[in-house]
Amino acid sequence: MEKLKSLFKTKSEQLGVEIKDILKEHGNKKIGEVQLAQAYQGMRGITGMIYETSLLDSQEGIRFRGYSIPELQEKLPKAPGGTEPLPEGIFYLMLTGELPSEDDVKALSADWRARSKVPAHVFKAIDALPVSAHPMTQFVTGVMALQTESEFAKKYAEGMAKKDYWAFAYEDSMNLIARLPQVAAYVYRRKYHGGKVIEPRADLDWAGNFAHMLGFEGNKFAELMRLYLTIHADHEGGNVSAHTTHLVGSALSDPYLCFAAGMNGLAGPLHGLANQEVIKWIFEMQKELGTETPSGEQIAEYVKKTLSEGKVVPGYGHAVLRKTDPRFTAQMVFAKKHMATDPLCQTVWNIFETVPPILQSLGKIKNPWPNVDAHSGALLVHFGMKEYEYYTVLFGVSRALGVLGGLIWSRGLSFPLERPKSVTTANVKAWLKGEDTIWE
Ligand code: NMX
Ligand code: MLT
Repeated sequence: MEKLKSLFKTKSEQLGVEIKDILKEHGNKKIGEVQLAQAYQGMRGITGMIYETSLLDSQEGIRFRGYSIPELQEKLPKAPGGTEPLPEGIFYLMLTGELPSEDDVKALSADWRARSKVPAHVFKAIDALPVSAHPMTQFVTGVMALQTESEFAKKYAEGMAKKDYWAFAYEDSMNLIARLPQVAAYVYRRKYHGGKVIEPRADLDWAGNFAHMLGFEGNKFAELMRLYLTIHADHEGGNVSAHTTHLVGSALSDPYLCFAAGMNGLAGPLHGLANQEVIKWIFEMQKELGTETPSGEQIAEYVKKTLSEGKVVPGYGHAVLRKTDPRFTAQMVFAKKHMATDPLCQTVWNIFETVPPILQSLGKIKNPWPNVDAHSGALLVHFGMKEYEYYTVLFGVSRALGVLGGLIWSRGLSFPLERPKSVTTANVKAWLKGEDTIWE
């Protein structure tokens, strides 16, 4: 068994024993109370699941196994001559809780390369869609077509024992992660470059090879991809893509089915699609105002118009965070280092100064600060990737690392079918009158 797999086995067995002890002694301790409003309003603030790979603090932002993004940028292995972390490293960290060595990351790169062959029928399935189909539709179609390769589903059909679930969830997840860049790049080249596909290279890391297959050569774009694919990987368990993947996995659907489900959630405009919405909104603003670099006053007027039309300002606000997203900051730092005079990045920074006080003044928005999606598009446009409908696919390739890591953990810890209780408003009304009980 390869090192990562056997290390995960040891760690998950150890944690499984600890969890048994914790539950034996403390299983009936309360970790919160649920108010009626929370049941109606998106379950905000309800702690209801265990998810090992990362933890979100509303004030500080995300920590992956205890490490903040700047700490990861310092501590995770880099590509030769690079300064940004390799996404292989964050996957290793999420799966084991340990920082990988250079050799661990090299071994993982090599393992993914060895698993990366995509069967021909996957491309045919994508080709069956019109080129006009949204890139996320094409991407998810590719993932669903890959499901024919599921070892988990095959073994389950043959009668797999419960103790082996994790091992085949691991195999499927590793194979899927290895193949995603090629599927995602195929969608990009098919939709925007007349189907001129670029073959993978055997000498590149996972993100570097993805950049190459997309058709963007040069170390700066590869470095951006390494950073991008690292920081979008995970955002604890309750976000729509992670929670969907986790929920579907609890039915013992195989990792391909789970990931496709999660990606359908990521494709929503309040979640991952917000990255395309941000750039679309900025382009529309520039067009309407007739300038590439609108002033603070012009931006403020445009924001007020957006709000008056009953629309959200994309890239701002968050269900959990209450401060500027450190993923936004990491991208701003990258932009200031590599493209400080870029007019679109400067507009993003101008929006950053203008929008929060306006949202704050409305009095109802809990977080007026930018999230991860407020910056990513401007970086991509700088390198020539202007096709904003594609951006959520990049988010999806990265999110695979977190949600599939989480899924391996869920099977490793033998988590059961997830099935919370729901009630109807008729129940609620009867309960309020003292005529019925609920919450059971
Ligand atoms: N622009 C305008 N209104 C907003 C915004 C915003 N950016 N953010 C929140 N609101 C509104 C929200 O629609 C709600 O209005 P109402 O009471 O009329 O229904 C009110 O403010 C209270 O919402 P919150 O409790 O602050 O936010 P909630 O937790 O419900 O929603 C988001 C979180 C992220 C869905 C919300 O902030 C939003 O729609 N942001 C814009 C879309 C976006 O950037 N999404 C990406 C999130 C990150 N990601 O990648 O997933
Ligand atoms: C994410 O990265 O998943 C988003 O910030 C949304 C969330 O955490 O709810």
